[in-house]
Amino acid sequence: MPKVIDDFVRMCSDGYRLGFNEANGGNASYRMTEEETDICKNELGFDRKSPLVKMNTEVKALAGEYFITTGAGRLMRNVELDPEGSLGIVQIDEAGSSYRILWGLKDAGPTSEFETHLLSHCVRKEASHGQDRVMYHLHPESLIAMTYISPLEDEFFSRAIWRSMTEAVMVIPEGIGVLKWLVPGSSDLARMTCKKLEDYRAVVWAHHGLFVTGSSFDDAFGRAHTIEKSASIYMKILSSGREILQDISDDSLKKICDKLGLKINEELLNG
Ligand code: 2HA
Ligand code: ZN
Repeated sequence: MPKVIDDFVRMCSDGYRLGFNEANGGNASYRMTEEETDICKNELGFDRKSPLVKMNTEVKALAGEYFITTGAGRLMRNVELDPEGSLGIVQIDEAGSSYRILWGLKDAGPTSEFETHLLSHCVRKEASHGQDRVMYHLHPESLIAMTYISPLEDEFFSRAIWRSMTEAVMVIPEGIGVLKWLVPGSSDLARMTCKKLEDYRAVVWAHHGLFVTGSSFDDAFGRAHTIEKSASIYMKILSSGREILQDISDDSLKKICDKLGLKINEELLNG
């Protein structure tokens, strides 16, 4: 398999093994580079006769682009056993209103959250000046647990995650967006996720999961992994029932960012 497919498969397998993607939970997509598209075209062969599928969404900013996507109803656990049956490469047409499956996705369409993924790619492509290519949705347990006992506010989640583990602010210095519960796969979920992605690279879906983006599989997966680890430490602290004697101060968070040349989102910090 071409390296980009192997890297995509590895993210799916890691997500399953870390408990982020049970059963058919979660989905992922990747906006391919021209070089990767050429390699896949040569090595896998693209079926250009497959029919154009009209979408409910228009994504002009992605016209002509190629994506790797997980399939609807496919299990992350099975991706490594059968990449061609679980994943696919699709191309968006020149109008940005239809797609065509060029490889894989045997007897399946793209993920049920495909609309959310494509609209998110539009937002992040612009916001990151073309850098962000990965969208990954997962069901991480500690973060989901947090959404039952925490105010569903960007400020609360960002600060709780930043303060529970030193590494966290390094992967999301801009903070985390938080959404109330919305119907999975709905246009409302897509629209509101995109609004948050204008400012954030990680969006919490209350009682459901997390949606992250990044420039590479390592970047996006690492962001999700770090947020969930910090959330699990936060929940362990709360579950201990003990008084918190000390934690990472706002001043310390700023110092971490200063040292790395990162800009912390000061609007989320209490003075
Ligand atoms: O089943 O996780 O949000 C895939 C999902 C939908
Ligand atoms: Zn989900």
